Amino acid sequence: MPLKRREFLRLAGAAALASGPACRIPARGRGADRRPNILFIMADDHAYQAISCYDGLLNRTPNIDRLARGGVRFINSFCTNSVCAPSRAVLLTGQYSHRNGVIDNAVAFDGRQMTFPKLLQKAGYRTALFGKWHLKSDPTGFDHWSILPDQGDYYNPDFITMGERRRRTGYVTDLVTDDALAWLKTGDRGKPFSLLLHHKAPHRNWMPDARHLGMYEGETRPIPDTFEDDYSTRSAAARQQEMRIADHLTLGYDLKLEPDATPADDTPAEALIRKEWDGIMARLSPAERRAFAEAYRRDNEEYRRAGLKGRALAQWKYQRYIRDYLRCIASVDDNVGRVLDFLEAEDLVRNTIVVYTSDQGFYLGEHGWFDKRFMYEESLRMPLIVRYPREIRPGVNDRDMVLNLDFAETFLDYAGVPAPSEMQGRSLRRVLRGETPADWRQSVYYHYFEYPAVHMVKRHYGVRTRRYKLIHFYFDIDAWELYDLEKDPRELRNVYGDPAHAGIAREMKAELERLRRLYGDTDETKFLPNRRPGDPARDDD
Ligand code: SGN
Ligand code: CA
Repeated sequence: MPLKRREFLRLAGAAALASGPACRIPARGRGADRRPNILFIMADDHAYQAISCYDGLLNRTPNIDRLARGGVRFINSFCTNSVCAPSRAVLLTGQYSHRNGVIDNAVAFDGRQMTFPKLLQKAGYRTALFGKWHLKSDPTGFDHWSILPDQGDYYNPDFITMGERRRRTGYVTDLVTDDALAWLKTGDRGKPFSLLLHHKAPHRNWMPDARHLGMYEGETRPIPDTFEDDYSTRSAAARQQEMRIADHLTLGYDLKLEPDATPADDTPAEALIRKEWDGIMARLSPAERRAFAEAYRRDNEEYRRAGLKGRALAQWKYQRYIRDYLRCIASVDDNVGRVLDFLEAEDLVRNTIVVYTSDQGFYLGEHGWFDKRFMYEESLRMPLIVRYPREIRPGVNDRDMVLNLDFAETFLDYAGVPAPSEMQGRSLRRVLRGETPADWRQSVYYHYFEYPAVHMVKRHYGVRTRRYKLIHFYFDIDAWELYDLEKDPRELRNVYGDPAHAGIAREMKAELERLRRLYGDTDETKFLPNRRPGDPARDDD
């Protein structure tokens, strides 16, 4: 016969007491739990160039800026592998890609591994995850989770909630925030929480919500100085990528060009636009479709009349791209505001660590590109803002070199949970307090694996110090690049092979080797595919 609830509670309480002090009694049993809440907000592909407290040129992000005013803004925050699933696996495990196994977006995360949410859950935290996940296997270590399948959709997206898939009405950034706030309102308030709020936006294909469709209408954004980079001093890797705004953004899917009204006489190019357009409209209601098409119509007509070519066409594509990207961010920023308001209303500000970051950086036209992957600055950097009034002073800009590898150990440190020895980062707690340890890292190690694959960025690894960056591209190329970030912050002059830089090249190579040994990533052949792009077909194909 099932026990009555009160009876069960009485027995459970007695068992907890009987097991003595060695057993972890949830802290709330001992009075107020002072351990901080953790609210980790991560956008997908949000470049620091599009956050106004980092760089005011492109847009305004009043709510993210408001968070920064209350805490620490990191200037030198980097990822270890600039692509989505790998960045997320590093966040969870505190281990480099070659150790946690998620070297690229194709690999499934092995959820049996040790992660910080699991350890916090075990230590009595309430844990939850909402939004983009992208790790293929089901989440582990969360009391509750509701994720987007794979990349997710902007409009009326499907969610998988604790294993159940369901389509919902609404815009993804709002829905993910709704879920997170609803979860915060329920449950045991006596326990601290750890909440991962992972937005899909502003990931490709940048579909703004109805509220922001008309934003920046008739305005242009500044074009980066390096938009027409000819890659002349670099290795072939920079020339052979497929992420140029001019060449690789598609007209219907990315640039929202509506097909003309007469499918019967479609040229192949027009048929492709139609197919892409129908694809991106698939989840919108008829009213949403009308509003969406209407928002671009006048501009689209002008585009069709103008017959742009060459530089003018590339610039038109940039303007289209950047406006949609920024519109998606406007909705992310509004929703960050909702979360901050909620914390204020619920008196949770002082005891909650709030993080805002992105899974990596992104190119907003620099070097002519969109997307990420390269170890160059725009995609290596992650925006990172941390607020925790109980321990961190407001309005601080920090220049220490920090990594997404450090998040797991940071959260465990705040929760008073020892970090497992296999974690490879370092707690940021003292850095955040303004007491950076004297032996803090002076160089960071990076390794990107996803090739051959979408965007065709070649495999590479490298080291960045405060002043220099050394990169080795390998696999179907063997090429080195060296940049002096002080003299050449935009990385336009590769000085590898220049006799004047031979000494520094040697030093950087030695540092790279030291880091590869330190992190246990010395075998370049370990994760290589069997074949190189362009290899002749074989019998077993
Ligand atoms: C999709 C995008 C790519 C993007 C990857 C990875 N193409 O494949 O542009 O680089 O995701 O992004 S799309 O046509 O499907 O939009 S990541 O953030 O998940 O790593
Ligand atoms: Ca991403």
